[in-house]
Order: sequence, then C-alpha cells, then structure tokens
Amino acid sequence: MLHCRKFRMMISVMLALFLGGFALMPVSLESEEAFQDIQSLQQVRLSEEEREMLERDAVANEGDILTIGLSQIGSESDWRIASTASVQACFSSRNGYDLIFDDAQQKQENQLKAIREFIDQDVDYIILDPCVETGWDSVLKEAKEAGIPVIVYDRRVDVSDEGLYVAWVGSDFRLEGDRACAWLREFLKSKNMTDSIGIVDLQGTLGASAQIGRTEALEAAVRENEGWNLIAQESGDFTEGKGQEVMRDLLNRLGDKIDVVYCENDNMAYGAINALKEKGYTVGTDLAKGDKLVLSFDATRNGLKLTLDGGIAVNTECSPLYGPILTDMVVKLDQGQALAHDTYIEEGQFSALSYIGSIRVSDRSYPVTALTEDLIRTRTY
Ligand code: GYE
Repeated sequence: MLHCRKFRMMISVMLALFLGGFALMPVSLESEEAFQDIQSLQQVRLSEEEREMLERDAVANEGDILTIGLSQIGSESDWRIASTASVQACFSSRNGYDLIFDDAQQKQENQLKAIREFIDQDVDYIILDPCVETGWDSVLKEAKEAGIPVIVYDRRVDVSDEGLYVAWVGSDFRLEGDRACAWLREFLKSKNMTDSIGIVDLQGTLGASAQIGRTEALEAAVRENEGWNLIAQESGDFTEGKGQEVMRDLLNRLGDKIDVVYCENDNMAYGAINALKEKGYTVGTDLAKGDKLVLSFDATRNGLKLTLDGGIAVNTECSPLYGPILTDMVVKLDQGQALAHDTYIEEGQFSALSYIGSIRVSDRSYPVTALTEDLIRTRTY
C-alpha cells in the first residue's frame, strides 16, 4: 500500500514537472480535481529549488494522511491570492494532506474562531497567517494544551511566550521598508535634489506586521533625512479600492504638497495611481516637472509591469509562495526534526532605472535589479 502511494506520488510529481514548468503540485489525470490542479499550476509556477523540495517531500511524506487546519487572512490583494493558491496546491490530497482551509475575510475574530474549530477537529497541525500581531495568547495556549503544533507564517504574532508556536517563517518587513527608503535617498542624491519633499504613507492594515515594519522604516528615514516631510499617513487596508479612496482624499486635502507616495503594497499602489491620474497628475520620477513618485512593495507580476512602465519607481519584493516552504516544515516536524524558531526569507528589489544598482542598509549592500520584460515573464504571480 505504501509503495503504491509512493509510486502514485512520484508519477504525479513527474506529471507536474512535465507540465511545462507550471508545477505546483502533482496531478492525477482522473478528475475535476486534476482540472483544478492545472488551473492552480497556471497561477503559480515554482522555482527549480522549490520543485526539488516538493518532489523530496512527496516521497518523504509517505505515512498517514496529515490533517492541516490553515487560517488565511483573506483575499485583499494579488499577493494574498497567490499565497492562497500556493498553499492550497501544495497541501493537496494527492500529496498526503487533508487541508481544512479557512478564509477569515480580514477579521481576527474569524481567525480565532477557525483555530478553535481546528482544535475541536483535532487536526495534526495548525498553520496561521495572523492578520494583526496582538491578541493570540489565549487561543495559542488552547492549541498547545491540546497538543497541536502551530506554525506561523508571513506576518508575526506578538505573544508573551514564543513557545506558543513551534516556528515562524516570513519576511523582514522593516528591512523591506529600509530598502525602499534607501533607494529613495540614492535616487534623490543622484538627481542632486536637496529641496524638501512631501511624503504620504498609504499604510496597510493597522497592526499587521507588514504595516508595522514598512511604516517604522519610513518614519525612521524621515527622522534621519533632512527635508523629508511625512505629511500624511492613512491606512488603505492593503486593498486597491481603499487605496484609491484614501489617495483621492489626500489629493483633495494636500494635492501639490505631495511629491512621494509610499504605498505599503502593490494593490494600494494601483489604487493610488488611478486616483492620481483621475486628478490629472503625472506619475514618474521627474519631480521637478511635477511628477508624483510612487514606491511599492510585493513586486507581483502586475506590480512589476507598472514598475517597468515607470508608474512605480521602485518595487521592493515580498514573496507569497509559502506552499513549498510550509509543506517542507510540516514534513520535518512529522519526522521529529527540529525547526529553526524564526526564519526570514530572502527578497529582492526592482526598478526600471538601471543606474541605481545597489543600496545600503546598516552597512550591508543589497542589489537593485534592473527590470526587463524577460524578468517579468518569469514572475509566476
Ligand atoms: O504585502 C500585502 C498583503 O502580509 C506580506 O499582505 C503580506 C502583505 C502583502 O495583503 O499585499
């Protein structure tokens, strides 16, 4: 029986790899499920390294079916949709998982309810992307008392005892913000721009790690750079619609005082750019001519297209492809291996302006990749 399952997995991994690199998950040719798999394969492609990891895990995870309760924040952005596609495809039944997926519609109370249901259902592992940092102590204690390991990913939890979850993996959001601000400093220096600039901050969901880190970085840069004025900060909740609404309001109130729009994700950048165009402003890097300069985070395919077109001056990457990473963690835990408690993923930064090839943050140099069409074609989300 085990051999049979292992054989099926290997065949399906080979099939997935055969599908022109659109490999998220093993595919069996039988059914509706296979069709859905192919659809997800087309949404998210894996890197060579991720494919190897999946192939390894498919073979390693040959025991019983593992039940995973996964609490997702919502579907507020392209980043989040790609992240959901990645985890759903990797925790598939053909790979040995019974995934109970819950979409919390961006409400912490829904996440708390989902986790309590996972505990009642006695799942093997709970995986949580927490919408905000605080308020998790009690529910994580309940999971611990029930003996269910919790993996936290992407955003973080701020709890009294870090032993309440087995591991966290995600981005260094403060570093992302520092890199965006370091790029802006380099850009202004390269243009010999010493005039004061007015900056507005379109923040993500307040209290979310991605918002906290990116906002803190901007606030620190404003303190450190003479002439940088933070003239408004408002949350667009990481959505395009709210981003557009907030930007409209800021333009009505502050219009010509705004030089730089710091958008804490791509979807809010799309909304902000729409609002700027509606009001007749130009978007670009010629500040002397009145352009508004837009900075963004995520570097999704659409975000990168806008960056290549000059709508976004620099796009700092944040990867949503957690499926392969999380399955690898579950397999390791299930084999009794220890996991690092905190793991940061490596990320890049992209701009159409090729003359800033790198920036420095805390004495370390980080590359800024000059965008090309070819590079965007390799983007899977
Ligand atoms: O930047 C944004 C999403 O938590 C890193 O959430 C994630 C952020 C991402 O909605 O687009």
